[in-house]
Amino acid sequence: LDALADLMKGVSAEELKASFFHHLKYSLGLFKAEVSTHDQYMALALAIRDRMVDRMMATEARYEAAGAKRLYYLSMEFLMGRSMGNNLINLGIYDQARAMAETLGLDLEEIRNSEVDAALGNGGLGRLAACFLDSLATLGMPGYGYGINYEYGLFKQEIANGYQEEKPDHWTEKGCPWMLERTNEACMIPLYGYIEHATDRSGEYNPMWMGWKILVGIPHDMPIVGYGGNTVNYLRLYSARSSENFDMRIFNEGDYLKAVEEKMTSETVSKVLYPKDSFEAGRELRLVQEYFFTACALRDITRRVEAKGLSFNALPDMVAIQLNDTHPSLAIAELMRFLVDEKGVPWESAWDITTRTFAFTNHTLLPEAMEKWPQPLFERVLPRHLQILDEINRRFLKKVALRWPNDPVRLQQMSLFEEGPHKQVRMAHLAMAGSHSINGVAELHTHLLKTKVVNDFYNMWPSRFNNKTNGVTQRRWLLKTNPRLADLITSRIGDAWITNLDHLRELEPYAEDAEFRQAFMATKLENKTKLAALINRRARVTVDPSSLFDIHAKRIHEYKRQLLNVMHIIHQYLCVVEDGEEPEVARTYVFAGKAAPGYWAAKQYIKLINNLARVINNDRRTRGLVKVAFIPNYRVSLAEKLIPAADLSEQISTAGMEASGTGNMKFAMNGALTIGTLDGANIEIREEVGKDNIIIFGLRAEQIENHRANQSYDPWDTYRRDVRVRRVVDTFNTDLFCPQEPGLFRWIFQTLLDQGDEYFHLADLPSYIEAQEKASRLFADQDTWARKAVLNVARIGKFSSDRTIRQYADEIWNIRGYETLSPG
Ligand code: DL6
Repeated sequence: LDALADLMKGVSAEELKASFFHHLKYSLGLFKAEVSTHDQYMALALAIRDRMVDRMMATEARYEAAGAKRLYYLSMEFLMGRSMGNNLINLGIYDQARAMAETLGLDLEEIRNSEVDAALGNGGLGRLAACFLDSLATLGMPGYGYGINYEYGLFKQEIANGYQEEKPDHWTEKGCPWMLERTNEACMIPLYGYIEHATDRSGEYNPMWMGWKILVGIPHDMPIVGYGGNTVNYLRLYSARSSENFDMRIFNEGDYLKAVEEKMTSETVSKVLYPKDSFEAGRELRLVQEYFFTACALRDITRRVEAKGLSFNALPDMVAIQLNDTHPSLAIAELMRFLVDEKGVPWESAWDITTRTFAFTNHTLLPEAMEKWPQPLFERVLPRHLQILDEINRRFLKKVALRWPNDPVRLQQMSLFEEGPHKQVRMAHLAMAGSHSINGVAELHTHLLKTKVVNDFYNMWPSRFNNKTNGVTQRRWLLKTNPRLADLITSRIGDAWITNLDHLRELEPYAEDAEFRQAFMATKLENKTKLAALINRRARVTVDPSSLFDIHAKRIHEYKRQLLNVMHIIHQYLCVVEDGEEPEVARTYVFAGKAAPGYWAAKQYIKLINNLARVINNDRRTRGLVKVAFIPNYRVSLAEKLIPAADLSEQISTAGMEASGTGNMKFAMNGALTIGTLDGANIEIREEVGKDNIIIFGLRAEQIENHRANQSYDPWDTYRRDVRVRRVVDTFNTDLFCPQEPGLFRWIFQTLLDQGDEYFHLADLPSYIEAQEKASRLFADQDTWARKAVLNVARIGKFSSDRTIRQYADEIWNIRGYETLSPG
């Protein structure tokens, strides 16, 4: 057994090979020489997982011995993407795996490509959580993700006749080799039922939550290996199962089919990720999901404290719990219920423990994304928690009244409940009341939270508010996705940047080194050539790798303004075909992104982009000058191919609406110049890379805010004043881009002009056109462009998620990294 265990740990190509064959035979039951690429992937993944498990145990022992305080990151979404490449790199065995594959006549890249993305998230919020896990493990910090093991991830996007179609993403259909199922750690979660109003022996009111239905949570652990391979944490995802006990009652009543139906209903809880990146009111299943996984997480966390025989007063010294937006904020009510109802802790102490344990991150400025639950629904699903919320609110409003006497309006504004014909529970208010720290994700975002969005709460608790500008992991977003550039960087400054991105500053002098610039641009061209082939395969568009690759990749949303980009392309098209004016450089416009299935306008944008592509790509007058491509099914693994190939990164949201953005950081890290508004983290990117190395345009957040406050924006003004704008907008009233479906895009003309242009497209279009012209001029001088691109990479160090995590660790969680000793 020992010999086998040693074999499973070994990291030479030979040992990997033995382990690979072992799994092909004993885990997958395959003995044929001919196995599919997916079988190869499964066997190699299991071989890699073996190498992580030992280290995971060693890590746990190290934390345990040190009595380490732990962080639990509660999130509805973890957008992990593929794991094999990163695990190999972080374990330091990528080359060995490639060598092993070669000796067997296999292609490691092909094997890696057969991994299905774990798309357990919608976009920025979920991907941030995934980057954080990588940084926590790399920094040797005891930090764990807790979430839901969705059977179906974010839908797959297909394009038919230019329209988005959604297909289910049954990502675990063929099994997920990374996960370890832990049935022995299953937990029981009650829901629904009613409250029995009773008194205890001393006559105190002692409500009893009765008649509940039980869900069982089964944890599945995905090991998360840090760079260097010495720390392996895990992401714990819960699947919902029905409880035997519960079903037995119905079985005993003799209704077998009803019992089975109930069982199936229970299991829908972890079935599917909600495909919206903003809140959708009133979906009972979503509320159940939120409670289910937070309650599972808390069972797990408190069980560990109890196992040590410690008092719950010690909880805030032993654990920190970060709420990734409001989705897990029921954890606050659940911890109170556990402490007060189950452990008999007095309310005041329980509240003190709770608020010292929780911290909350807000990720949105959109009012429609603020989660609110109809009170009757909440009460039906979680009757005891509603009582607890009432009590939290009663005590909270007493404090508000002390701080602002005789101010009923403020009480109303700050209450955990929104009054009115349809009473609602405000989750953000619960999250803020129950947390000792409240943070935004970029300087501007935090400023707007403090001064506008939740100004009352800021005035009440100014010291709770803080900023933690987002970051991304350079291990995935540079080292893995852009090996050519990574090698080039390492060849000049060494590899310290992999764990300390500030080292990239040492590249600055190379911006003045002609040979380096040339090598840098050569890597870009290689990446663009690869992407060109992909565009050809996926979008059936032939593009020239030497043209300027202008990439807009993110969720499709009105505030992210894909429409503004489209309007500029139309402008450029009309300049060629009507004015005979050739653009300064040839351009390839690439779009990628999913629209929420119920978001009509966003889905129309996808159709518009595809129609635009069809018209422009088939017009002989723009041949060799302009190409447009929409690449379907944007996801992490596609982002990894787009980002290294971008020259220009589109970050053009209406100022004051994008909380931070993280795509902006990934593109700049890969040497793209940003064309963007002063929104979210773009502002900080400008501070870092320097104003000469970024192209900024458009209204600022305070100008937009003033227009909104004074109702002083009239899109007709720009329409009348600017002939370029007029010509572009008028095309929506014609059938130029919809010859087969006349009138299809007339609604856009109306939204832009008659309905007030909520996202300020027309106001920003003139300055956007000028900014794009500037980009073309700069690109025409490849040497100048290369200097700026190199400086973007050299100065992007701040946007490593390692920096973000260090700040959370020092300023909020009070956790630290532990010596990363080699596992035994
Ligand atoms: O903080 C991560 C990411 C930001 O970079 C984006 O700007 C922001 O839009 C996104 N927020 C969401 C909203 N979800 N909710 N609630 O995904 O967070």
